[in-house]
Amino acid sequence: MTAQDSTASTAPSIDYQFRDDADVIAFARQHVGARYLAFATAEALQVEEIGDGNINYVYRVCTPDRSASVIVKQGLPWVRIIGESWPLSLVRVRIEAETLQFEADCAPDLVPALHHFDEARSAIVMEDIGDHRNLRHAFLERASLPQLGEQMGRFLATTLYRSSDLALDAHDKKARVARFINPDQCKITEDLFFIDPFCDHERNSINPALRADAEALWQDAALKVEVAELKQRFLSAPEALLHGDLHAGSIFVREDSTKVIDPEFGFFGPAGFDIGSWLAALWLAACAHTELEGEQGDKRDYVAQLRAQAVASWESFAREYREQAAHTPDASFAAPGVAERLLARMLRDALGYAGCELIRRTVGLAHILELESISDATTRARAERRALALGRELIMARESLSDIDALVARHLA
Ligand code: SR1
Ligand code: MG
Repeated sequence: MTAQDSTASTAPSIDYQFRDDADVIAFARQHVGARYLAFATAEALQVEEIGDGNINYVYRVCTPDRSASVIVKQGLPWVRIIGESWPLSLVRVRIEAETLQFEADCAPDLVPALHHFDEARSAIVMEDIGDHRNLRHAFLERASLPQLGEQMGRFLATTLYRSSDLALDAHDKKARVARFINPDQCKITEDLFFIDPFCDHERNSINPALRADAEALWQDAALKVEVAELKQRFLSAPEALLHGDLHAGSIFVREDSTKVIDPEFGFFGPAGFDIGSWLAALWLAACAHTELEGEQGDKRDYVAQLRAQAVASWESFAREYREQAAHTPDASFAAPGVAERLLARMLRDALGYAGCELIRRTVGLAHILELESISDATTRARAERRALALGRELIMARESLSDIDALVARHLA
């Protein structure tokens, strides 16, 4: 059973956990404030559990006519889909609330509004973005999303710049680094990104038709050295406040709008990690579309669209980052050439982390809907093999790549 498709829960209840629907409704009613008049006046509200993630419980509370609604999210001290055997600190819920607020200050149109964080109940009330759909489903339907790359580039540039040493006062930056120490969430990534996929770990979930490729990966000594270097930077480079889990499941879209959710993995780490996670989301979907059902021409067009989104994302990121960095108050960072040097470093890191994400979503614990939707194992293995090969090359060649899109295109042809 993979993390993405599992539903069984062995978790017992805990005293602050919502007892029943009425409890969730009362909590929402109490904390939406004056924003939703209908919540104060409606006699009966409705609630549905809508969470399909691996870790928390998510509810939609709405009026009977659905004219007003909010989302309530609650964390328990363990991973929802596993239970008590995988404990998880509740610090993540405060960090999610504070990261979401920071992101809203940077890019209010690109995240849901935070209405309330309740530490005692480890719960958050936020805006319902139900008029958007999850990006994984949009990808599967080959949706055209003309603004996605530009919007994600802007989200990345503004959050990563405004939490960096270029933007923050020295004392403020260090206080923030301390406030966003998030060890349990980071440990998940340290293990699932950098260890499990590169050995025969019991948590891995491997398509039997891909077994030989996974075994070759476990013998790849040169690759493991590069992955260790990326892990070391993940652990020891508090450059910016990261979202920390920027896969397609953390993004909701309409044709004209993008919303990033779920920053519970937030911490100060290397900026390239978020950029790389996002690029990998596009490239993973592209790998899946080489083998998903459909007309060859339609599939080729969509793969080309996804590649173009990756290019647009980086161009939007770099343009916005340069504009913001031009106003840094720090004399060292204001020197000519510094922003370009930092951008080059972020790109190299991003390629390495994208490579890790491509690999871990293929042979690790947590798989993705786009690849899992290819029902025939042999066919799926062909798409997964592309993800492994692209991931490996991105990691190995990240220091010297010049035409990244050409490399990606070669793997998807
Ligand atoms: C047990 S958690 C597995 C994965 O789900 C989260 O969304 C993160 O991506 C994590 O790696
Ligand atoms: Mg999540």
